[in-house]
Amino acid sequence: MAQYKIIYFGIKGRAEAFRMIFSVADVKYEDVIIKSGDWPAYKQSTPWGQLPLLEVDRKQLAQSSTICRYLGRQFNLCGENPWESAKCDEYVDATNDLIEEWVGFTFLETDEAKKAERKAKFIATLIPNCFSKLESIKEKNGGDFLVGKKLTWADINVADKLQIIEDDVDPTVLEGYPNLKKFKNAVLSLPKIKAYVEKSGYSYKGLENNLGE
Ligand SMILES: N[C@@H](CCC(=O)N[C@@H](CS)C(=O)NCC(=O)O)C(=O)O
Repeated sequence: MAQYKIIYFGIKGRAEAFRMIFSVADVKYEDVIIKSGDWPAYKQSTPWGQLPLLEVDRKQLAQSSTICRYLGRQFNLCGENPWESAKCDEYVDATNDLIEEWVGFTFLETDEAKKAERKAKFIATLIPNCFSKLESIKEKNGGDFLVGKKLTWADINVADKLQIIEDDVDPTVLEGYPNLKKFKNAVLSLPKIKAYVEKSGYSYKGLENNLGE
């Protein structure tokens, strides 16, 4: 069995979906936390100057969606065929656009007026655009999952993003999207994921303390 390490800051952030995927697959990994004071020096040793990284037998893989997809392939969570696998990619990429804007106004935007303006636009326009599409995708697919009839890495990745938005932006954000809400709750209630989340203790907050120090 390969030796896996997740290297990230001490938050949920971009690594949380990997940790959930490892839990579902029942595969052990080392959770390496980089402290903010150590980050400037550590950054020099990373391939793209960013975290998270996955180490597999000492080889490094970067980019959170790439890592999630790799773990999906490794642990047979990529759907039943190339088409289902590509649909997983599509739904993850589509929701990446949303989450990058959340990262932008939450952690990177320093002008308070622009922050508020971007957050308002996020709630009024970007969320309804994305969630209404996901709602109908979920409704058409039926069952508990976004793609096919089996859990995929995309379910875990997207459910985690929905939870981030619910926790950090608006706890009622899924109210108008019953299929999506049911989907998110079903994925995050899977016994292995639930058990992981209950013991992990990581928060979404605190990333700003890890940036650029
Ligand atoms: N596209 C990259 C983005 C990674 C990223 O923005 N990482 C942030 C933390 S979530 C980071 O390393 N920030 C510290 C820095 O840029 O110095 C991914 O998805 O992995």
